[in-house]
Amino acid sequence: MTKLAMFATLVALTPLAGFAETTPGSHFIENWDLDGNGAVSLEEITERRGDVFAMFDQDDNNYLNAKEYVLFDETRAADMENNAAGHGNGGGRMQQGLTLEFNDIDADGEVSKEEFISKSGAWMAQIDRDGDGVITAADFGPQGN
Ligand SMILES: [Ca+2]
Ligand SMILES: [Ca+2]
Ligand SMILES: [Ca+2]
Repeated sequence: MTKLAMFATLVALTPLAGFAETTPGSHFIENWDLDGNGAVSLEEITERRGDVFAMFDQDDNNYLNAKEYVLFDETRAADMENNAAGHGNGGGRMQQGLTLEFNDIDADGEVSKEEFISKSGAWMAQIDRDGDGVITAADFGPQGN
């Protein structure tokens, strides 16, 4: 095998490897940093959670019920799979903050828009590992750096 052919094989086996090695959490920041300044603020989280809620509230009644949550859960799972590297180890924390269990404050089995929005701060606090009030690449990746 020539060097060039070997290189081509390697590239084929690791599609988009160059992109996957981006900063930990980059996929999260890409999705949630609305003004593109590299840091996700609470305002951005709150606004985006409103968008996400509306996207999955298929009957527009301002409640996400268990049935609507199935699609939401599936979409997040697929997103996790496609972007495992970009999530860094923040993926779990991020996923948890979007679940029905996390957001159903009054435990009636549905998540109202108010419940979902009012959990923005608690969710952010979980992801904001260094506690500086914004979510940046520093909040992802290996612990203790
Ligand atoms: Ca921002
Ligand atoms: Ca509820
Ligand atoms: Ca932070």
